[in-house]
Amino acid sequence: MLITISNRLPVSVVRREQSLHFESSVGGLATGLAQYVKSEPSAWVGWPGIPLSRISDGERAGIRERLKQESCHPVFLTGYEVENFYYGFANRTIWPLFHYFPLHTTYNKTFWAVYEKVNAKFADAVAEILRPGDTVWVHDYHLLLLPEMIRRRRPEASIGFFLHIPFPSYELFRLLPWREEILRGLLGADLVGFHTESYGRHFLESVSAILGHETRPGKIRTGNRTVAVGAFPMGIDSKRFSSAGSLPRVRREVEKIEKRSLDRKIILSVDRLDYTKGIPQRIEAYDLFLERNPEWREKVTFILIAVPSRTAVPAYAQLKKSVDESIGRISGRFGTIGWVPIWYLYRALPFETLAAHYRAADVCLVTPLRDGMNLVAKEYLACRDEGDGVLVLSEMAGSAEELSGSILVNPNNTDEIAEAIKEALCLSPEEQVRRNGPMRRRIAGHTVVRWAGDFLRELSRSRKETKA
Ligand code: GDG
Repeated sequence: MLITISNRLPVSVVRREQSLHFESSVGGLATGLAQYVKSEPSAWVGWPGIPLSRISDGERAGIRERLKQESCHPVFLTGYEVENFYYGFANRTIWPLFHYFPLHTTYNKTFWAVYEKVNAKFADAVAEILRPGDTVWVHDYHLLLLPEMIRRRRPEASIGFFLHIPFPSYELFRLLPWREEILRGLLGADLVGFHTESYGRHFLESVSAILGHETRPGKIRTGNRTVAVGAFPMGIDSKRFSSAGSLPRVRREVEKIEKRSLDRKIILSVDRLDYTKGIPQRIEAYDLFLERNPEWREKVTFILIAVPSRTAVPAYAQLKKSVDESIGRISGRFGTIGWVPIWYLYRALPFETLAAHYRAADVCLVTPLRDGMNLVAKEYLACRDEGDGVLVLSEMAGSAEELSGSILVNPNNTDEIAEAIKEALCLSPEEQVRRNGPMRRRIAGHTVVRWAGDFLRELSRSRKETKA
């Protein structure tokens, strides 16, 4: 059996008025694993998204039963745990530090204590269902201690771990007061996977410098075990995006967008509203572009989709305010009666509407200051029927390694982004198709299903090697 463990289950429980509702999310991870779920039994362990204080004991049992039908095993968390584990250690310590924002990083002992406690809760939940011969796959920065906690409970288990965010360079990682515990936590796995080779190298360097373990490329020796380390760049469900154009709802939405933009060129960006995504710098670059290229005013519309995220964390609330203000400034400065320079959508859109925006956009601006991978860049390229469209992509996104045919920019260099916007708008359709061809083939060949398969095969291979 494959046991997947992530902070959130693919099914969320929400309370609307008096009753509980179960909402499924079709995230990349769930899609990637779907193939294995079909061919062998599987289970998923995670938080169902509702704090314990919002459900009664009876409801808790009901949720457990109902989720079991979908092979999901809930780990219930109190409001206090959500506050300190999720909003605290995961999103105010690990997330900023691993994205090279040491000044946003909070080092708080309570956050850490609760993070350890919640990881132990997850380990207990896994131990309850884990049987000999099962494979465990732990995901992401919320559960860095889990591999070793499971190993302690089940020394023979086959355990893989995948980190969806960057692993920072040693100089950043060493700032963490709990750096040794985190590394030991990860070394409980048989295979630790990252999006890129360089994140893997950073990890090896930290393990060697902090724990003094013997390392060689792709391998760490710890006690009597060997831990494998590898790069597994995550892909997307490319068919879902490339075939979106055949959905009548998507076609209707594209027409609507084109009609409203009066056939102006469309620049698009899509991200969670997160300070790692470089949104203020991107807006500033657009402002510079309009200032320096008056001939483009009224001829282009920038659609900025920002999905609300972690609004309870202060840095996110501040970011929201500054983004609102800078969009207001640009509209005041350049807007006319018939033209709004930026359309700002602060909400999540249904898949069909998102796909329609990808299809309608002439240029997609993906300029994170740091990003583990960035799937939006891949989704945009996959969505374009004719193979046209221009991707402007940050060098600091993991996906830049695979998408070298895009216009690559330093996300802190607003002059360079402003230039790139102009270059993108002027690129001939033939040149667009020529640049995108190899990237589109790569995206179609390296899907999320292949990613999951590659990781799980490597996990089973490294287990056999260790045992031999
Ligand atoms: C983390 C890492 C890594 C966005 N807006 C809407 C919407 N989305 C979907 C996109 C895409 C996903 O959300 C965002 O994925 P990203 O990869 O761009 O970024 P993170 O959320 O930060 O993800 C990242 C990823 O994990 C996977 O390992 O690539 O580096 O930070 O799939 O399509 N979906 C819908 N409406 C929206 O408005 N339906």
